[in-house]
Amino acid sequence: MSLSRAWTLLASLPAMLMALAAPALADVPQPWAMGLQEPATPVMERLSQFHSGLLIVITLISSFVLLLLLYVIVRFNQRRNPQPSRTSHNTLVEVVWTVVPVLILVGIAIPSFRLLYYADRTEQPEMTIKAVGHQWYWSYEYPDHGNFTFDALMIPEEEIREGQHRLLETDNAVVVPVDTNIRLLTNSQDVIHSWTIPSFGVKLDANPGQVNETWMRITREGTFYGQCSEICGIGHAYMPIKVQAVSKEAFQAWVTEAQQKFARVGAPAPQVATAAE
Ligand SMILES: [Cu+2]
Repeated sequence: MSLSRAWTLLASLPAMLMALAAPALADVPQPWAMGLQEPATPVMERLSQFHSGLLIVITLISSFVLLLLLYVIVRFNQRRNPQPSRTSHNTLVEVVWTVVPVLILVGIAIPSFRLLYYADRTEQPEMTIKAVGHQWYWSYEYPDHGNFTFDALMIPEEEIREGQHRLLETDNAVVVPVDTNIRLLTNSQDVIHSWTIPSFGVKLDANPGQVNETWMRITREGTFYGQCSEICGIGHAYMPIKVQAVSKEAFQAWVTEAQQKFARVGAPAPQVATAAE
């Protein structure tokens, strides 16, 4: 059995157990939730699997160390050994306790790096969206769909309606199509922010003066929530991210509407007459 097959098998075990115990899944934080949010992209599916696999490795190592400690406590305590042994070296044991952890780390590093490169960027992007961080809100640009832009500001607590999520709802949602390779670019107008959606496995810093890139391919329709994940100032907790993944047809309809509704990138600001004139 190859290393990756063994890994997949090992990794799927806790996920299966958790699926049995999990309550209704939603793409928003739940009270008393355990584990990661339900994956909605291939990247997050692999991240979840890797996380579950590591949990097994960690549990095995911790149990082994605990058993060793208990053995030492029982077998080598002072009462049982009034005359302590003067052993200070054992070449075989020393080689084993050096080589085995190295092998474990290499075994973890290989799938880890593979995943890191997989999450980095997509070979075949079908469209691009750009998220720009501001103190303290996000704005978005759709360069492939007429280059329109809009801001997404948090809905304040006093305006939250029934069924909406406090601190997570925005006035404009980022609408994207499902089953599409979306290239995501981030940038910032002021300080470092981070565009994050747990269900997508995306957490990408938005730096001033630099464009960062990642990708997502959303596998199901729904509303997904995230928050800025880089401490960026006093309003850090108040710049959530709301993504609506819709069918390709619904996305096209939204684009037509959005082109009318929103300004173009770089368009001059509307002229406002002042009272002095
Ligand atoms: Cu921020």
